[in-house]
Amino acid sequence: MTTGTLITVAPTGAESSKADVPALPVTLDELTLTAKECAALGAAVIHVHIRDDEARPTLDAGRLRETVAALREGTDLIVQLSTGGAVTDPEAARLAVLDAGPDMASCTMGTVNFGDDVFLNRWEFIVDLHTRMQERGIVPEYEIFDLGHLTALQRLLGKYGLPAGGHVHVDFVMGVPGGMPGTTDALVACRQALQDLPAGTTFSATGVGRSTLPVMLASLSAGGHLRVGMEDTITYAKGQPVESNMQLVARAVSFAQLAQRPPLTPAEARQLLGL
Ligand code: KMH
Ligand code: ZN
Repeated sequence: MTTGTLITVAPTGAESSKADVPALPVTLDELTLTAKECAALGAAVIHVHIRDDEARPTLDAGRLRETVAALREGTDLIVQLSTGGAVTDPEAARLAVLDAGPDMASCTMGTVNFGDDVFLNRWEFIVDLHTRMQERGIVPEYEIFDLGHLTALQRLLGKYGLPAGGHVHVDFVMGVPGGMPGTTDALVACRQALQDLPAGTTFSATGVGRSTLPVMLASLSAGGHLRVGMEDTITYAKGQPVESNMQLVARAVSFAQLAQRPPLTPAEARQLLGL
Protein backbone atom coordinates (compact mmCIF):
# COMPACT_ATOMS: atom_id res chain seq x y z
CA MET A 1 0.00 0.00 0.00
CA THR A 2 1.43 3.38 -0.91
CA THR A 3 1.55 5.95 1.85
CA GLY A 4 2.93 9.42 2.24
CA THR A 5 6.68 9.84 2.13
CA LEU A 6 8.98 9.61 5.11
CA ILE A 7 11.71 12.18 4.57
CA THR A 8 14.94 11.78 6.50
CA VAL A 9 17.58 14.46 6.45
CA ALA A 10 21.21 13.43 6.90
CA PRO A 11 22.77 16.86 7.19
CA THR A 12 26.43 16.31 8.05
CA GLY A 13 27.93 12.81 7.78
CA ALA A 14 31.53 12.03 8.60
CA GLU A 15 33.17 12.28 5.22
CA SER A 16 33.15 15.90 4.03
CA SER A 17 35.34 18.52 5.66
CA LYS A 18 34.06 21.94 6.63
CA ALA A 19 36.97 23.46 4.73
CA ASP A 20 35.86 21.79 1.50
CA VAL A 21 32.12 22.24 2.13
CA PRO A 22 31.56 25.46 4.10
CA ALA A 23 27.74 25.02 4.12
CA LEU A 24 28.06 21.79 6.13
CA PRO A 25 26.42 22.13 9.59
CA VAL A 26 29.07 21.14 12.14
CA THR A 27 28.38 23.08 15.34
CA LEU A 28 25.42 22.34 17.60
CA ASP A 29 23.90 25.71 16.69
CA GLU A 30 24.28 25.04 12.97
CA LEU A 31 22.83 21.56 13.38
CA THR A 32 19.79 22.65 15.40
CA LEU A 33 19.05 25.52 13.01
CA THR A 34 19.29 23.12 10.06
CA ALA A 35 17.06 20.65 11.87
CA LYS A 36 14.39 23.29 12.53
CA GLU A 37 14.42 24.52 8.95
CA CYS A 38 14.31 21.01 7.48
CA ALA A 39 11.46 20.07 9.83
CA ALA A 40 9.51 23.12 8.70
CA LEU A 41 9.93 21.99 5.08
CA GLY A 42 8.75 18.40 5.67
CA ALA A 43 11.54 16.25 7.13
CA ALA A 44 10.41 13.86 9.87
CA VAL A 45 13.68 12.11 10.81
CA ILE A 46 17.19 13.47 11.30
CA HIS A 47 20.17 11.12 10.89
CA VAL A 48 22.91 12.64 13.00
CA HIS A 49 26.71 12.63 12.89
CA ILE A 50 28.43 15.20 15.08
CA ARG A 51 31.73 17.07 14.92
CA ASP A 52 34.23 18.34 17.49
CA ASP A 53 35.48 21.92 17.94
CA GLU A 54 37.79 21.45 14.95
CA ALA A 55 34.85 20.15 12.88
CA ARG A 56 36.28 16.63 12.87
CA PRO A 57 33.89 13.66 13.27
CA THR A 58 33.51 12.60 16.89
CA LEU A 59 31.47 10.14 18.95
CA ASP A 60 32.03 12.07 22.18
CA ALA A 61 29.40 10.86 24.66
CA GLY A 62 28.70 14.25 26.25
CA ARG A 63 28.30 15.96 22.91
CA LEU A 64 25.98 13.23 21.67
CA ARG A 65 23.74 13.60 24.74
CA GLU A 66 23.73 17.38 24.37
CA THR A 67 22.84 17.02 20.69
CA VAL A 68 19.93 14.67 21.37
CA ALA A 69 18.61 17.06 24.04
CA ALA A 70 18.95 20.13 21.79
CA LEU A 71 17.22 18.47 18.85
CA ARG A 72 14.38 17.27 21.09
CA GLU A 73 13.99 20.71 22.61
CA GLY A 74 14.11 22.58 19.30
CA THR A 75 12.16 20.25 17.01
CA ASP A 76 9.73 17.35 16.99
CA LEU A 77 11.95 15.42 14.58
CA ILE A 78 12.70 11.76 15.25
CA VAL A 79 16.33 11.74 16.35
CA GLN A 80 18.37 8.96 14.75
CA LEU A 81 22.02 8.79 15.80
CA SER A 82 24.58 7.21 13.51
CA THR A 83 26.38 4.22 14.98
CA GLY A 84 28.37 4.06 11.76
CA GLY A 85 30.43 7.08 12.69
CA ALA A 86 33.56 7.47 10.59
CA VAL A 87 35.42 4.48 9.12
CA THR A 88 38.14 5.00 11.76
CA ASP A 89 35.82 4.77 14.78
CA PRO A 90 36.29 1.74 17.06
CA GLU A 91 33.41 -0.62 17.78
CA ALA A 92 33.22 0.25 21.49
CA ALA A 93 32.65 3.94 20.75
CA ARG A 94 30.08 3.07 18.10
CA LEU A 95 28.16 0.87 20.57
CA ALA A 96 28.36 3.60 23.23
CA VAL A 97 26.40 5.95 20.92
CA LEU A 98 23.28 4.18 22.23
CA ASP A 99 23.97 5.59 25.72
CA ALA A 100 22.85 9.00 24.44
CA GLY A 101 19.28 7.62 24.30
CA PRO A 102 18.17 8.51 20.76
CA ASP A 103 14.76 7.53 19.35
CA MET A 104 16.50 5.59 16.59
CA ALA A 105 20.00 4.55 15.62
CA SER A 106 21.52 3.22 12.43
CA CYS A 107 22.69 -0.39 12.23
CA THR A 108 24.72 -1.26 9.14
CA MET A 109 24.16 -4.83 8.03
CA GLY A 110 27.64 -5.77 6.82
CA THR A 111 31.14 -4.75 5.90
CA VAL A 112 31.58 -2.77 2.71
CA ASN A 113 34.44 -1.18 0.83
CA PHE A 114 33.99 2.56 1.24
CA GLY A 115 36.01 4.40 -1.37
CA ASP A 116 39.63 3.65 -0.47
CA ASP A 117 38.59 2.62 3.07
CA VAL A 118 36.72 -0.28 4.61
CA PHE A 119 33.54 0.29 6.63
CA LEU A 120 33.81 -2.65 9.01
CA ASN A 121 30.66 -4.24 10.44
CA ARG A 122 31.42 -7.69 11.83
CA TRP A 123 28.52 -10.08 12.47
CA GLU A 124 29.09 -10.10 16.26
CA PHE A 125 29.11 -6.32 16.28
CA ILE A 126 25.83 -6.17 14.36
CA VAL A 127 24.29 -8.63 16.84
CA ASP A 128 25.49 -6.47 19.76
CA LEU A 129 23.96 -3.35 18.24
CA HIS A 130 20.66 -5.06 17.43
CA THR A 131 20.22 -6.69 20.85
CA ARG A 132 21.26 -3.59 22.81
CA MET A 133 18.75 -1.53 20.85
CA GLN A 134 16.08 -4.15 21.59
CA GLU A 135 16.85 -3.94 25.33
CA ARG A 136 16.76 -0.14 25.37
CA GLY A 137 13.72 0.43 23.14
CA ILE A 138 15.76 2.20 20.45
CA VAL A 139 14.36 1.63 16.97
CA PRO A 140 16.99 0.66 14.40
CA GLU A 141 17.25 1.77 10.84
CA TYR A 142 19.11 -1.05 9.09
CA GLU A 143 21.58 0.43 6.61
CA ILE A 144 21.90 -1.64 3.43
CA PHE A 145 24.93 -0.89 1.27
CA ASP A 146 24.71 -4.09 -0.77
CA LEU A 147 22.13 -6.74 -1.66
CA GLY A 148 23.70 -9.36 0.64
CA HIS A 149 23.12 -7.07 3.62
CA LEU A 150 19.42 -7.91 3.32
CA THR A 151 20.24 -11.61 3.65
CA ALA A 152 22.23 -10.77 6.76
CA LEU A 153 19.21 -8.89 8.12
CA GLN A 154 16.96 -11.88 7.48
CA ARG A 155 19.44 -14.03 9.45
CA LEU A 156 19.64 -11.45 12.25
CA LEU A 157 15.87 -11.21 12.70
CA GLY A 158 15.50 -15.00 12.46
CA LYS A 159 18.05 -15.60 15.21
CA TYR A 160 17.46 -12.62 17.51
CA GLY A 161 13.91 -11.45 16.84
CA LEU A 162 12.24 -8.25 15.74
CA PRO A 163 13.57 -4.83 16.70
CA ALA A 164 12.06 -2.62 19.39
CA GLY A 165 8.56 -1.59 18.32
CA GLY A 166 8.21 -4.64 16.08
CA HIS A 167 8.49 -2.79 12.77
CA VAL A 168 11.39 -3.31 10.37
CA HIS A 169 12.68 -0.29 8.45
CA VAL A 170 15.71 -0.36 6.16
CA ASP A 171 17.60 2.30 4.25
CA PHE A 172 19.28 1.48 0.94
CA VAL A 173 22.49 3.50 0.80
CA MET A 174 23.34 3.37 -2.89
CA GLY A 175 26.21 4.55 -5.02
CA VAL A 176 29.01 4.27 -2.42
CA PRO A 177 32.19 3.30 -4.29
CA GLY A 178 32.48 -0.32 -3.15
CA GLY A 179 28.77 -0.91 -2.53
CA MET A 180 25.79 -1.42 -4.82
CA PRO A 181 25.23 1.09 -7.61
CA GLY A 182 22.64 3.85 -7.35
CA THR A 183 20.40 2.59 -10.12
CA THR A 184 16.75 1.73 -10.56
CA ASP A 185 17.70 -1.90 -11.27
CA ALA A 186 19.62 -2.20 -8.00
CA LEU A 187 16.79 -0.58 -6.05
CA VAL A 188 14.23 -2.95 -7.57
CA ALA A 189 16.48 -5.93 -6.72
CA CYS A 190 16.62 -4.76 -3.09
CA ARG A 191 12.90 -4.18 -2.94
CA GLN A 192 12.28 -7.67 -4.33
CA ALA A 193 14.50 -9.10 -1.60
CA LEU A 194 12.31 -7.46 1.06
CA GLN A 195 9.79 -10.23 0.42
CA ASP A 196 12.01 -12.47 2.59
CA LEU A 197 11.71 -10.01 5.50
CA PRO A 198 8.68 -9.53 7.79
CA ALA A 199 5.50 -8.33 6.09
CA GLY A 200 5.19 -4.57 6.24
CA THR A 201 8.94 -3.90 6.15
CA THR A 202 9.46 -0.36 4.84
CA PHE A 203 12.39 1.15 3.01
CA SER A 204 14.03 4.47 2.36
CA ALA A 205 16.72 5.04 -0.20
CA THR A 206 19.51 7.50 -0.70
CA GLY A 207 21.77 7.82 -3.69
CA VAL A 208 25.25 9.11 -3.03
CA GLY A 209 26.64 11.80 -5.32
CA ARG A 210 25.30 11.77 -8.83
CA SER A 211 22.97 8.86 -8.10
CA THR A 212 20.84 11.11 -5.87
CA LEU A 213 18.21 11.90 -8.48
CA PRO A 214 17.77 8.45 -10.06
CA VAL A 215 17.53 6.83 -6.63
CA MET A 216 15.01 9.39 -5.39
CA LEU A 217 12.79 8.90 -8.43
CA ALA A 218 13.11 5.11 -8.30
CA SER A 219 12.30 4.99 -4.60
CA LEU A 220 9.20 7.14 -4.93
CA SER A 221 7.89 5.07 -7.83
CA ALA A 222 8.60 1.81 -5.97
CA GLY A 223 6.71 2.85 -2.83
CA GLY A 224 9.84 3.71 -0.86
CA HIS A 225 10.80 6.67 1.29
CA LEU A 226 13.61 9.21 0.94
CA ARG A 227 16.79 10.16 2.72
CA VAL A 228 18.51 13.29 1.49
CA GLY A 229 21.18 15.60 2.84
CA MET A 230 24.76 16.78 2.66
CA GLU A 231 26.04 13.53 4.18
CA ASP A 232 25.37 11.98 0.77
CA THR A 233 25.10 14.84 -1.71
CA ILE A 234 27.21 17.98 -1.99
CA THR A 235 26.51 18.81 -5.64
CA TYR A 236 22.98 19.96 -6.45
CA ALA A 237 23.40 19.83 -10.22
CA LYS A 238 26.40 19.66 -12.52
CA GLY A 239 28.81 22.40 -11.45
CA GLN A 240 26.46 23.66 -8.72
CA PRO A 241 27.43 22.96 -5.10
CA VAL A 242 24.62 22.31 -2.63
CA GLU A 243 23.84 25.55 -0.78
CA SER A 244 22.17 23.96 2.22
CA ASN A 245 20.40 20.87 3.48
CA MET A 246 17.17 22.81 3.15
CA GLN A 247 17.70 22.97 -0.61
CA LEU A 248 17.88 19.16 -0.74
CA VAL A 249 14.90 18.64 1.55
CA ALA A 250 12.85 21.13 -0.46
CA ARG A 251 13.63 19.20 -3.64
CA ALA A 252 12.67 15.89 -2.01
CA VAL A 253 9.41 17.41 -0.75
CA SER A 254 8.54 18.72 -4.19
CA PHE A 255 9.26 15.31 -5.78
CA ALA A 256 7.15 13.58 -3.13
CA GLN A 257 4.29 15.97 -3.73
CA LEU A 258 4.59 15.45 -7.47
CA ALA A 259 4.29 11.70 -6.83
CA GLN A 260 1.16 12.45 -4.76
CA ARG A 261 2.88 10.99 -1.73
CA PRO A 262 3.27 14.07 0.46
CA PRO A 263 5.69 14.15 3.41
CA LEU A 264 4.68 12.32 6.57
CA THR A 265 4.59 14.45 9.69
CA PRO A 266 6.86 13.36 12.54
CA ALA A 267 3.76 12.00 14.34
CA GLU A 268 2.79 9.93 11.29
CA ALA A 269 6.39 8.80 10.92
CA ARG A 270 6.46 7.65 14.55
CA GLN A 271 3.41 5.54 13.88
CA LEU A 272 4.93 4.05 10.72
CA LEU A 273 8.22 3.20 12.40
CA GLY A 274 6.74 1.74 15.61
CA LEU A 275 8.12 4.46 17.86
N1 KMH B 1 30.19 7.31 7.68
C1 KMH B 1 30.09 6.00 7.16
C2 KMH B 1 31.38 5.27 7.32
C3 KMH B 1 25.80 5.29 9.36
O1 KMH B 1 25.69 6.48 9.63
O2 KMH B 1 25.30 4.42 10.05
C4 KMH B 1 29.01 5.22 7.78
C5 KMH B 1 27.68 5.80 7.82
C6 KMH B 1 26.60 4.86 8.16
O3 KMH B 1 27.46 6.98 7.63
ZN1 ZN C 1 25.50 8.24 8.41
